[in-house]
Amino acid sequence: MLHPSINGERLLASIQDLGAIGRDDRGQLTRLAASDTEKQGRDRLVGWLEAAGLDVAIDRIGNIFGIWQSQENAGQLPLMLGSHIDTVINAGIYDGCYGVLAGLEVIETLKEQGFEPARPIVVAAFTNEEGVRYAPDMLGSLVHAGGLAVEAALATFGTDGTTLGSELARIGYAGTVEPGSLKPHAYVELHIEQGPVLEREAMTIGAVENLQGISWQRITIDGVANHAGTTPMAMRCDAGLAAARVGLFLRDHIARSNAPSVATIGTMRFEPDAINVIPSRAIFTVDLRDPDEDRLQALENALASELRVITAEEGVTVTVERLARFEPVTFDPGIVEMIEASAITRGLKNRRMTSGAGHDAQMIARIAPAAMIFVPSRDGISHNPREHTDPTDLVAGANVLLDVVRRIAGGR
Ligand code: HGY
Ligand code: MN
Ligand code: MN
Repeated sequence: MLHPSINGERLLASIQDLGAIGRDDRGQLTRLAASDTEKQGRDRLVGWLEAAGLDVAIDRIGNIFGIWQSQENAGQLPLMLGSHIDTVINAGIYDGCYGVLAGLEVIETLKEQGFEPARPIVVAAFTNEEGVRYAPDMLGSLVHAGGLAVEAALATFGTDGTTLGSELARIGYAGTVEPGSLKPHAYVELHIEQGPVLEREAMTIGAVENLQGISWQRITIDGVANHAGTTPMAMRCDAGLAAARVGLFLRDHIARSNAPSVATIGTMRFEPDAINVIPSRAIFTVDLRDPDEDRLQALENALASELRVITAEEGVTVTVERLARFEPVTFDPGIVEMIEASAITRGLKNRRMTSGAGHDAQMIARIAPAAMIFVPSRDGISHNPREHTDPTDLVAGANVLLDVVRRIAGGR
């Protein structure tokens, strides 16, 4: 029996279309939360939502919702789809955008098929999922889920000294809807895997059962600036060298632990940042992740005790600021089974898996049954302009989303 399918061409075209928005003169794609380039992306998305005949609501943290509801089903809690359209720096075009645009595509397909869902269906684009400009990441969905007061989120300072609230107002997306007022019956997020598993196993669909815990810290190490040529090694209080020790410690500690933990120092800067001056200060971030909460805590504790050793041995001082801390999340088994059943019915090779990346689904899982569908990432690459997923896999993932939406929304 032929299964209803989404309009693959329309979906692929919209992904390319949105992917062209926010490129600089070198062709690099960057749409940081609440930036001018993200505003262009938001405006394009809102135009598409309106053209699809959806009601558009913007909440106070700038989350965008496209709402498809009828008189008959308006009293029911909505089925929510979605993801994010903000990006990292020099990003690919699929991370987040694929889930938002596939959610819209599913709604458009259902409308064209004359489907009448028993409950409203909403597609969301959450603010600041990436957390590159404002920490923590998944900020818009965290506020939506009640995990952070909207006032605190709006007052968050970015890496550029702006506040999220002032920037949302400046780009015209400081909405009025109270965050969380659109409480979902369930939430399903379609996303690229951003890792190597599905491709390595020649699978098309990942039914995501859980998502690993995340710990973000900003560490400032203060030493003593001195002359690079005249200062003997034993007399240095070198903040740069102390920072380098942190990276080596994390890699060696995880290697010895045999755990699936990961550690990343993604940003680092020195002061005074001069070739012939021993750094007086190093400011850097540490991103730690593990699917197991106890192991993640143990890794955080191991880092804290190593920082004490480095402080003593290098004659520096260390201050730590916590930027984000999210425990591992388990998704709804019932929805995971629906994802698996759809893949099997469609003859798509599939497996259950853990998400290595953070996603809005981990926040919405706090207030409603939630799960995720993954499709393969070529070479496991993401957060990189080489990010790519084959068109057939993109369409297959959206068709699985279509099946799951029809089952959860109910109707005829
Ligand atoms: O950090 C993450 O995992 C996500 O891309 N925000
Ligand atoms: Mn994402
Ligand atoms: Mn991302």
